[in-house]
Amino acid sequence: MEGWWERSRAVMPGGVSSPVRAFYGVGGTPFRVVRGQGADLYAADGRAYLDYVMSYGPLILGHAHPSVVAAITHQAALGTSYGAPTALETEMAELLVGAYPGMEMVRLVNSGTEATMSALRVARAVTGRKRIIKFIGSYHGHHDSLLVRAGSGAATMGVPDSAGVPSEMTALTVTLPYNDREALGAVFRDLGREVAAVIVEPVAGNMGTVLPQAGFLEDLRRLTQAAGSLLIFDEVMTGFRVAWAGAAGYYGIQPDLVTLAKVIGAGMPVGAYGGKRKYMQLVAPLGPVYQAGTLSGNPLAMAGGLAQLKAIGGPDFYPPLADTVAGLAQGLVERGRRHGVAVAANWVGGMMALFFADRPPTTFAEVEATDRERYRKYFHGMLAAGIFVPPSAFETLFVSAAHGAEAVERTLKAADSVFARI
Ligand code: KE4
Repeated sequence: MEGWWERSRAVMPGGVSSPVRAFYGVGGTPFRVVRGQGADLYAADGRAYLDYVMSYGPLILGHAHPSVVAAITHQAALGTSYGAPTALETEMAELLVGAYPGMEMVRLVNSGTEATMSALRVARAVTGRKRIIKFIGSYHGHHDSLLVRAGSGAATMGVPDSAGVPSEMTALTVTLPYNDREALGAVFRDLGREVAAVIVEPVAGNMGTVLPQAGFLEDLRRLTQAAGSLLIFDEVMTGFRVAWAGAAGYYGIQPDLVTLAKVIGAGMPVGAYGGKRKYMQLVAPLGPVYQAGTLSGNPLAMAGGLAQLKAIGGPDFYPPLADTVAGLAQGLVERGRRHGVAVAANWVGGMMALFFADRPPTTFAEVEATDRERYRKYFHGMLAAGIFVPPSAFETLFVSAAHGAEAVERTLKAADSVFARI
């Protein structure tokens, strides 16, 4: 496909289907992918890249896992969508209900954005309240009421608030600094009775990876409970990424509603929102909260997602993955420091982030203060070495079961020479 980048930009905004893929955060021209296999991506120019973007989270078993490919191929021959119930959706729903703490009922949708948008609607219906709380630097998808001081692409683009979103749509959204227990307590003292829900990434993954500090999630649970507000865990990224039971299981905090996507779809368009039956029974057609989707519970997507979740199998999948990530994170920091480069990392389960800073950030402001120019040089140095790390300091690095010891060794070696140069 000659001149594909010019052709793409001629007919698609920025030449991409999602902003972060355009490399605006690091500069340069993206490579065009023709195939993925295991931990590797293959570009049209013949180059292969060791991939740590992994489609921003879904591919926890690696690209083109045989059982995922077989399941999707098999289902495709039976049809791609029916607009009628299938056993596949029921099986997926039962698996999610069985795995996720406190989930009694779930609705399948097509993306994380749809999941968070719908979960908020349920929370506002349940409480009869309008206000919602989110955290600065957290990203919950691109629907109006949550596209406020968001992370991920919005932060990379330096446009935390999006054009085209009327102020009326965001006037009901209160934003607080992540991990700021003081600010949280103060807002609940002032506005608690008006708050329909707090939506939080229990591990922030859209400002790079930032871990919840001691007491933060516990305060969220206690304060929402006391105020009659709902606690929504947005586990689109962390669900089946940090543990089989998600961050809820990992940190032992049970939300009222949870949103999932990415891993549960194995790279196919799948999202889900769920929680206690008393909340989810408000969802149409059972109750008054309308939400629908032509392709929700799509058989192809269900087949792929179920194949991946069954191949993961359960909790025992995670400790080895977490060990790989810990080794990579600590190895990168050690090599940076060896060359006098201030690097720090946060990691949990199968996700991590590297920051050019003296110590691991615990807030979005601290992430914003990291050395992004150095990150840019690191990105391009690694890319030149055939290693694709996230093209933004506000993204998380994803490791899969396909990333073996030799992949980590190769990564650390490449990073060593990159750190020596930058
Ligand atoms: P999607 O609508 O992109 O499926 O999900 C939105 C979303 C919701 N909640 C969390 C915690 C998320 O991380 C996301 C999407 N994550 C980004 C990665 N930072 C998607 C990458 C992209 O926008 O291309």
